[in-house]
Amino acid sequence: MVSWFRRKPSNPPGQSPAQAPEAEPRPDAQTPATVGADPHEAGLPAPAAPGKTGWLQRIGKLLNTDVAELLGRNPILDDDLLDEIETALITADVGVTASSELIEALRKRMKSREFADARALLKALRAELVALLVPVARPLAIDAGRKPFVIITVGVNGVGKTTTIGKLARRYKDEGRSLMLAAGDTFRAAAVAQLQAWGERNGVAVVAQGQNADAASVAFDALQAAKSRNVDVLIADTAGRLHTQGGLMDELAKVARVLKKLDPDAPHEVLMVIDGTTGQNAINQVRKFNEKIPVTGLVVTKLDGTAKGGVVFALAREFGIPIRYAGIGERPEDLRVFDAEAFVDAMLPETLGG
Ligand SMILES: Nc1nc2c(ncn2[C@@H]2O[C@H](COP(=O)(O)OP(=O)(O)OP(=O)(O)O)[C@@H](O)[C@H]2O)c(=O)[nH]1
Ligand SMILES: [Mg+2]
Repeated sequence: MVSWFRRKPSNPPGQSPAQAPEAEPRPDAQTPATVGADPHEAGLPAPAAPGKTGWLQRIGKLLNTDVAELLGRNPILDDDLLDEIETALITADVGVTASSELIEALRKRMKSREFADARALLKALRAELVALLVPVARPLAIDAGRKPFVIITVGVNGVGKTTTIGKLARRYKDEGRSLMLAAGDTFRAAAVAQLQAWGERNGVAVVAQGQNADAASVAFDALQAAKSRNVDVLIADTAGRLHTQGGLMDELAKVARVLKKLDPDAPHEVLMVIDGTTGQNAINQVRKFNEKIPVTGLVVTKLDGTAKGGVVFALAREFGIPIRYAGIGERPEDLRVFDAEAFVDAMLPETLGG
């Protein structure tokens, strides 16, 4: 069990963001627009403090199991050991299908006497987990020939879309790119203010029309402005929406259609943000969003302090959509390019790493 950076889950146990009652967007909210809000009022975390920034220090253990203890209970290679591992995988939200496929492959190899001992079997498991992620660990390459390179973030409520945009703004700025943000979440005044606060913090212009504006019109305006200013990257925020809300889901397709009037290839990246603590519901979310607006990349957030990040394996197996980044905290620097080996090593007990 890791003791660092444990935080309460953002949802009550057993309740995914998509099920949370307060997660419902409020298209009819009447709160007046707040412009230039204080970053703290807009719910932003305190400025970055120096500290643990590596994967290993921030990610909760996937196999929330003491391996020494597991090996103590099952020192020999037998079905009990495989049962224990399978339970650990399912508990970590790897998913029943992915877990049993992994276990059955190991069982075959065990029966053909490929492993000298239980530790060798666990090392083989590590290699299998890495192999599942390697095909999806494809970083987002910003094509400099497409100006601006248009990224749109989508996902259900509260998964970390706006925060991820703030982190990306910081990253791309550090890489020397010029960028602009579009406040396409027009349901809540606070959402516009939140993005503006991130923009101010990173010295990045934010195009906004305020609350209740048409999201597609904001995106259109922003792309026009980004083109005329010759900006490298435009990132558009969108309101969180449940994958079951038909009308709201259609709006995403409209945003994409409108962008194509100015650039037939836009958006160049549809980045779907997934809360890493969501569990298997994430599979359904991706399926439904992908039907409305083809998802080209995933960001899995909130991997800090959760022992449930196994959904990454289920997503990789089910869709093969590239996982671009991992969110491992609330600070601007808490975003990592997704790396299969680093992820598996961070999530497995040290005794298995390498
Ligand atoms: N621990 C942790 N918290 C995160 C991470 N990413 C985002 N959050 C927090 O999750 C909460 C929701 O983040 P937002 O960025 O507002 O999420 P959103 O998807 O834009 O939400 P809506 O616009 O309401 O749909 C905030 O409290 C963030 O600080 C992460 O990687 N780790
Ligand atoms: Mg948001």
